Amino acid sequence: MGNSCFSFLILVYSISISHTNSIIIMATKNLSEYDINKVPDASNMIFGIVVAEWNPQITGALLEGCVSTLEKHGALPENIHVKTVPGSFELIYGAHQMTLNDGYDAVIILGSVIRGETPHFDYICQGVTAGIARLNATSNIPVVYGLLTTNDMQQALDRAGGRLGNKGDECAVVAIKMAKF
Ligand code: DLZ
Repeated sequence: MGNSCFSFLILVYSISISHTNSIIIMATKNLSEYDINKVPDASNMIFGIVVAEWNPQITGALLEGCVSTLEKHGALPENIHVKTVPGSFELIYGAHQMTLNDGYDAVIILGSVIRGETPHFDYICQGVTAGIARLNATSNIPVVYGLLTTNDMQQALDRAGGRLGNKGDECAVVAIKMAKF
């Protein structure tokens, strides 16, 4: 094997090693861990949460984490307004309606899309992501993206209060920070 061929193989190997490492780092981040000192007081803030009914075991756990973390940082229960929508695709409409209401400091969407046998998963994920991104760019209040997009139920459970924390906790912290932006 020539020197240049050997160097090429070493390069490919290092890239795949660093690629693998970055995947491992992302996959093991605990969603419930954050620096409590960097979170502003939320006692004067009003939050809207839209939660999807699909995969209720997951979205119920996301909601529980989200509400308890908002309250932990001072938000009053009467200032946390929760609305449900049938599926994640309807989160865009629900969040849009909430952004039209002047009263909110931030809106949070919570949903769980689990890959099935058809490309439907991709269409829903892309649709919701684009819709929420657009809302963020055009409305006067921040919309926080709490959509779990996983290959299976176990990956969703891991991120809804399981071994990787709770995406709902993360969204609550992000909402408080963005409300203060
Ligand atoms: C149709 C559908 C499918 C297949 N999977 C999910 C899912 O995993 N998670 C979810 O929140 N919603 C799903 N839906 C429903 C769509 O989001 C939407 O409610 C319907 O397509 C009607 O617009």
